[in-house]
Formats: sequence, structure tokens, C-alpha cells
Amino acid sequence: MAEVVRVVAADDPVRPLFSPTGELTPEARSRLGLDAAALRDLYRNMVLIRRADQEALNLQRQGELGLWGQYLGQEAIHVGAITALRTEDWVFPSYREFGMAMVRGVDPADMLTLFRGLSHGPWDPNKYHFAPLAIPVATQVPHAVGFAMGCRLRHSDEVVLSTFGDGATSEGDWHEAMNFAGVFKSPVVFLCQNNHWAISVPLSKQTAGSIVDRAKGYGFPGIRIDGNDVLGVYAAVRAAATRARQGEGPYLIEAVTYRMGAHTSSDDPTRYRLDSDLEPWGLRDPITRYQVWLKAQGVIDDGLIAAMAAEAESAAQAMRARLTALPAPPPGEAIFGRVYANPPASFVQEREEFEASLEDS
Ligand SMILES: Cc1ncc(C[n+]2csc(CCOP(=O)(O)OP(=O)(O)O)c2C)c(N)n1
Repeated sequence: MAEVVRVVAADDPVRPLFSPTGELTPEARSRLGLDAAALRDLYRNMVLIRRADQEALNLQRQGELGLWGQYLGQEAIHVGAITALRTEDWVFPSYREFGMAMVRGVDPADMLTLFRGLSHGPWDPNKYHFAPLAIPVATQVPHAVGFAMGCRLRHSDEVVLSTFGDGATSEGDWHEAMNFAGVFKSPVVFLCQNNHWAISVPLSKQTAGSIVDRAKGYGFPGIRIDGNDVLGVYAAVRAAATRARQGEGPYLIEAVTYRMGAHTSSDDPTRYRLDSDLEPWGLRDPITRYQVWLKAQGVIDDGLIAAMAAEAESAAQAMRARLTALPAPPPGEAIFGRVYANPPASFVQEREEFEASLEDS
């Protein structure tokens, strides 16, 4: 047992970058090697994805989208993680990773066709090295591990980012994937976005012990970090990815953050949490915090901040214009289409009855 702990500790390039409480140390922060333009880009991308998130919620509320799941408050994880990877590295996301896809270069208006019922997979995963958003919780984790095992067999040095929520770590899929990754030393960075909630279930009611400590049981290291610090997320993912690329196997990062919005547009969080629960996390807002830091470094000023906000505004309006120019999906097709190549008679009858009921109403 002592042997396992020693091996894990010696083989961990991430931990020395962080304080025991998961804050990037000032020394590590000053050695990231990011120039002023790269530092500003992290800020710009957080602003762009936050504005797109808000606009998607507006569109849902106006009846233009069927559903929306905000990532408000989690922008530092989305931007820091994707920026830390090489473009050939793969990402296996959950349903909340729209911002990550944007940073990867996927067109946001195309992506929204998924939430308008017009498409099941609007982008080519091979082009962006970005897998489809997985709605069934944690299913993307074994996909990521299997894909990473394939990368090793092909002797490619691609690394796979597997990202998921705290709730996903309760799923059997998650544990099986962690075990395979450890046994086969797969080049995977597991990134848990611990936003404290799985719909209405708080972390305390579904996780005994700590998420990050589970890595040790599967034979690889992990760390819990401040998920609202974009540079911390960047540093952790970059170091874990480099380690994986060198053949040292998987790493678990538990990025602690908070889901500031509802679970999705179908959820009403006022039924299970208080506004005052949000207050401490509002003070830790990833964009505001980073803006303060950038100003102190002298790499951003009010003029640039206003220009980036204006850019995000016009990008959001362009996304809206492209999306709303698309037709609404025909209801029968949206619900019954693409289910069977050869539908059984009962299914055809059900569809006919549904379509007739629309004509009556
Ligand atoms: C296998 C499966 N079970 C249940 C659900 C319903 N469901 C959707 S999201 C969710 C909570 C997931 O929480 P978490 O993994 O913490 O991610 P977050 O939504 O906070 O990003 C559940 C239970 C589902 N989509 N898939």
C-alpha cells in the first residue's frame, strides 16, 4: 500500500503547481509561458462563450429552442481546458460543454440546431476532434477511454480529455472507465466539473468521501483545484496532458466550481436552493476575477474590455440571426423521425394519431 502511494506521488507533475488547497501557486502562475495576447485570448473566449450561453437561454425562452443547459459560472473550465490541449487532442464532452466546442471552433449556430430538433449531430467529430455531446450521464467516459486506448495502439501521441459532472462519478460507466484507464495506462485526462449539483441532488447527498481520492484506487494520481481560475485549469490540464502524452497514463482533475444557473431550462432551482447559496460563488466569478488579475498585470484595459464585450454581443446576434432563419422542425418528424428504418405498424399508427391531433388543435 505504501508503495502505491509513493509511486503516485513521484509521478505527479501537476501537484507541485498548486497549493494544498488547489490554488495555482504565484510561482507556477508566473511560469505558464503565456504572452499578453494569449492571456487576453483566455479572457475573450470566456466573454464570448458566456454571451452565447445567455443568448441560447433567451432563444429557448422565446420558443426557438427546445431546451438549454446553461454553463454560467463554469467558463474558466471550458476555456482553460481546451486552450491547454493541442488541436489534435480529442474531447469527449457531456451535454453542458457547448462553450468547449465553441473554443474548439465549432460554429455555435450549427451547434444550436441540435437543441432546435433539426439535427442529431451538427458537426463532424473528425474535423474538430470533438465527440458528440453525450446526454446519457457518464457514457462519454468509457467512450473516451476506449478511444484513448486506440490512440496508444496506433502509436499516436494524441491525448483525450474526458469531461463530466460530479453526478456522473456515481455511475457504473465512470468507475469501469477509470479502472480500464488505470490498468491500460490510457492517455486520458479526466476532468470533473464539480458544480455541486446533479439536477436537484447536492453533492453531499450523493458522494461520500471525495471524488479526487477515487483516482488513487484506480492507480493514478489526481488533484482538486479551483475551477473558477482559468489559469489554474489551464496549468493542470496542460501538465496532465503532457504526462499522458509521455505514456505515463491517466490523471483525474476535480475542478471545483458552482452551477450558477438552473440545471436546464426545464428546471426551477428555487425549489431546492436559496439565492443566498449563490452569493459566495458570485464573488468568485471566473470572468470578473480574471479581469481584475489581467488589469493588475497591465495586459488589459477598459477599452479592450469594452471591445471584447461588443464583439461577444455581435457574435451572439449573428448566432441568433442564423438560427432563427432556420425552419422549425416538423413536430411529427422531430418526435418520430430517425427512430426506425422500418417502423412497425403500431409506431406508424401512433405517429398518424399524433399528427391528426395537431390538425385538430
Ligand atoms: C444515465 C442517465 N441517468 C439519468 C439521467 C438524467 N440526468 C440528466 S443530467 C443529470 C445530472 C447529472 O449531474 P452532473 O453529472 O453533476 O452534471 P451537471 O448536470 O451538473 O453538469 C441526470 C441525473 C441521464 N441523462 N442519464
